[in-house]
Amino acid sequence: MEEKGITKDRVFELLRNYKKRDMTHRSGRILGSMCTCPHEVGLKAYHMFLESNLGDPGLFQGTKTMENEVIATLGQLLGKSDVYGHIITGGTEANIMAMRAARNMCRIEDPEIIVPKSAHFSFKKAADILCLNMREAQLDSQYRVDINSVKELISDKTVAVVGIAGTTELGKIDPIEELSDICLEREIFFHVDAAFGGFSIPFLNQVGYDLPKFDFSLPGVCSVTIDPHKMGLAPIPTGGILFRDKSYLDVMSVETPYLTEENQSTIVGTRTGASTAATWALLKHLGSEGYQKIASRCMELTKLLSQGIKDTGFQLITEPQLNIVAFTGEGIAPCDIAKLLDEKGWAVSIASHPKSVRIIVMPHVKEEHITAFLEDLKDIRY
Ligand code: 0PR
Repeated sequence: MEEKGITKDRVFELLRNYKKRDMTHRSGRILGSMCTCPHEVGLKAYHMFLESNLGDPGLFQGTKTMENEVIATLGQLLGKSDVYGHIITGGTEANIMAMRAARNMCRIEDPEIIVPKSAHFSFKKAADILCLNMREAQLDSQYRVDINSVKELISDKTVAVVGIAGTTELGKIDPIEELSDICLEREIFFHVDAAFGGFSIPFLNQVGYDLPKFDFSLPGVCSVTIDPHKMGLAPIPTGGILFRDKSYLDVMSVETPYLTEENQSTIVGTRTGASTAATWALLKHLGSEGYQKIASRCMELTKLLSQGIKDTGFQLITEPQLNIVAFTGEGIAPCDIAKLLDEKGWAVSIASHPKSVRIIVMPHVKEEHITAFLEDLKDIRY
């Protein structure tokens, strides 16, 4: 650190130089990310509440009320308005909280969790932090979890089963209803990771899609991860964790003697209220209609992109269920396709199961970006 500070102008000039080197979602060039341009209403609300700390909610009672309202609204969206939960940093923290609740409900030796092979790597972190053995269930031909594989893995050590509504790599929805039945019958905690799908599946169904049930309307579902900073258009970091019952929060709570609340169940102590304010504002401003339009438009563009990829002579890994497209090309490795696309300014990502080029058609991706992308893809092919 220098002894003397520099002027504000100079600071911002330097910041602008760093910013120039960052990609922007607005450019339409980021095609491998589950984040997007935050909506302006969410941004404004976020700025308004930068000072608010939900780690000490008694001081920020307005923000705390908003958090309660957001949780109730998300619960309603997911089939149950009287749910319990928090607005947190993202899907990773949400999944860790769910696994922690499941583990603490049982308190057995050598606890195990069963996750689909397609699960996000946050479950590996959860297993490591919480000393859980993670067992991976196989997938079926459509890359959804194979129910028989889950059944085979269940033992008296199982403290949680996880299903995914919108897998990270392919956007697939696991057979949540069947998993719910199995877990209900065997009295096993069942968590649904809808970090990606939570903000699109309900809205797509409202406009006539027929996507499978995945939420609290299924009696076996104990908790759901739903991330406003993915398809919810909130600024990062904004995640959501919802529990069917308050007891799941209670088993994680610790006493917080000198704060304005007596107990705390979140992992993070000091936590921003800005994310809550942004989500509250967006739910109010966009309403179901706004989110229906956003989710439907992403799906329309996903269809356009998928068709274009096939027409260009590449092969889709699977027909997209949500707004994620994965493909390969004969005689060319996915990482080489990605490299050639990168040279043309497109940031795609690589899926690992199976190895393929992966594109997430987030709300910042416009038709003109898809058209330009397909032109460049054609150049790679021929
Ligand atoms: N659950 C699912 C189903 C996810 O896809 C993700 C993240 C998480 C949980 C964890 O969420 P957080 O990252 O919010 O903790 N999925 C994206 C991924 O790993 C996250 C991401 C976003 C990656 C933007 C890259 C990027 O540019 O692909």
